[in-house]
Amino acid sequence: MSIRRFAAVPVVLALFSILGFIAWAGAAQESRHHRMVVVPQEDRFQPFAITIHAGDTVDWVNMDTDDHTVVSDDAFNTADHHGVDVLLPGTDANAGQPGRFSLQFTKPGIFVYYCRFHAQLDHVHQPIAPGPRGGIQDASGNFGTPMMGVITVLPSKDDTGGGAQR
Ligand SMILES: [Cu+2]
Repeated sequence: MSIRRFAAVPVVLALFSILGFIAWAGAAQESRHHRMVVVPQEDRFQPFAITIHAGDTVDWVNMDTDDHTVVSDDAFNTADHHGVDVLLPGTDANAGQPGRFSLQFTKPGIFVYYCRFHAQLDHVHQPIAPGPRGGIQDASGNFGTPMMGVITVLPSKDDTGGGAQR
């Protein structure tokens, strides 16, 4: 074995350990997913409904020029994060950058939310469109759709199901 080839052994070993670390870090990150909810250049959250697992994080990104909000509908919210009321700045108010907001969900349940600029709650706390001054207008001029979304948080994938077997 030449001296040059011998010297290469520790370099190769170091390279393998670095690659191993990258693979490990990638796997660790994969167990905690990020899911994105986008406000396109319209008054709505896309997708309307998503299903995640406890431990996952939802990232809201406002691609619209206008401001929007993420407000928890606590009459239906069983996934913690009660009282959320966050402004998602539009690109006009944020130097051209999308407004962002993230929440990690650790408790299984449901998280119903709405934008208080483009929806309001009725007497049974259901989001309704605020009429011609906001909400989503369809092709026939109907403002029947409130700006809202639903996140369903399932138990963690790491959770083996609990319940001692005897
Ligand atoms: Cu809005």
